[in-house]
Amino acid sequence: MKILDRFDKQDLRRSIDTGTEEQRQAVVDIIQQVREAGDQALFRLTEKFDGARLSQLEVTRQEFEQAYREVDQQVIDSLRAAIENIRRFHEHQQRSSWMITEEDGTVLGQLIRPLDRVGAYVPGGTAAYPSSVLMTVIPAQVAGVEEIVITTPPSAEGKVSAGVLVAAGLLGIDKVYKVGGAQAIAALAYGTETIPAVDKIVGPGNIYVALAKREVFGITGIDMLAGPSDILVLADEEQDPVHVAADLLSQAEHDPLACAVCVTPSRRLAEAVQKEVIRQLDTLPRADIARASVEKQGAIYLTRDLEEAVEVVNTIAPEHLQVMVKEPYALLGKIKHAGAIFLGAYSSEPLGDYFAGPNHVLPTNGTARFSSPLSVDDFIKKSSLIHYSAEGFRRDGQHVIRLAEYEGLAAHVRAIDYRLEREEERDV
Ligand code: HSO
Ligand code: ZN
Repeated sequence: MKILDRFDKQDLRRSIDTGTEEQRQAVVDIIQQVREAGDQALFRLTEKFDGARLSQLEVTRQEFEQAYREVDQQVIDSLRAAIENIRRFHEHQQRSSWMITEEDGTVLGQLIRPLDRVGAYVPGGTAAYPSSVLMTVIPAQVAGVEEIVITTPPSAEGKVSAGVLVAAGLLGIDKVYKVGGAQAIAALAYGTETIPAVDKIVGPGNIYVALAKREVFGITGIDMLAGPSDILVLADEEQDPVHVAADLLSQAEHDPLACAVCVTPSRRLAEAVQKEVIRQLDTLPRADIARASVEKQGAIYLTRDLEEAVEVVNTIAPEHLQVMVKEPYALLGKIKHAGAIFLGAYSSEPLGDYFAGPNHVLPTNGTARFSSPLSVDDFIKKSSLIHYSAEGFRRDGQHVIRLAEYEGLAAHVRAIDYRLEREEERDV
């Protein structure tokens, strides 16, 4: 992990991986196949990409029961406790409909309604995380979404992760489909004989999933185009380099493309963290992934002071930001862009991944500049409410006529004018 004491702040921004033209073409082709052949295409593509010959796409009751037998009871207890925290946190995000009544009796307002049907994508392989089931499903449930389905790629044996099934089961989700990749996104967007078309697709995935989400956006809603995970640890001299290094590696182990960065005004800490990262790397089971991440994307930026460190934070707009300084609240006011902010020496990032309550589906790749963590807001929509009184209509009618005339829209003018005339008749 390199230490950089000279860097151009503008160069810190990560470029977003939008895939190659071949990848995009492959995704378009897959979507076309699913639209044309439905389930049959899903069976074919699942055999091709996952190596699984399935006889049925939907996970059965027996498979759920088997999953409960496979997962340790203590893990189930911890999942239950996490569910509780995540639900409680997201309940604070609930919004209410509102109405205001003007003096003349006109009523204006906003109606909040949940989406009807949502699909959560859960990655497979070593990234089959039960925690991601909780993070995508719970906010939808809190929003009041009635129908939630999950798609997740099967192993070559045609099985899906037991932990994922248990997490789904604990949340009362029984519709889990064994399909992944771009074909899963296509199925959720357009529907097949077995898989229902949903109103919004949420959840992280690889580049093919991201490209497919981009492709179907507009047919259905999507949450965001998530890229590899990233973390920025802002630390002062007092921090324990063992902890800083461990936190950096916690994100590096996700993906060789993950990005772990430390920013500090202390050369002593920078050098200690650099040494510690190397020492800890050797003992990690996923050392290959973490090493690739740290060597390619990782860096320790040495800044003049904490002020400049915050500038680096705002330029990078990290997915996860740890503020490990003596007085984190003193810096908070200056922090503008970060997906999730962890304050102080104890707020290690994995607490947020699993348990604290806030969502771990976060804007990656600097998109925290303009977007937010997955939340209840992603699962509701708003309708505007307009109820004019006669008095309000008389007051506003002329304004509308004038503006509609200016836009050359005669039918608009008439819709108002005919009513105003009727009102005048009534007056005489
Ligand atoms: N840090 C990942 C989420 C995760 N970590 C799941 C462990 N499991 C992206 O925020
Ligand atoms: Zn993580």
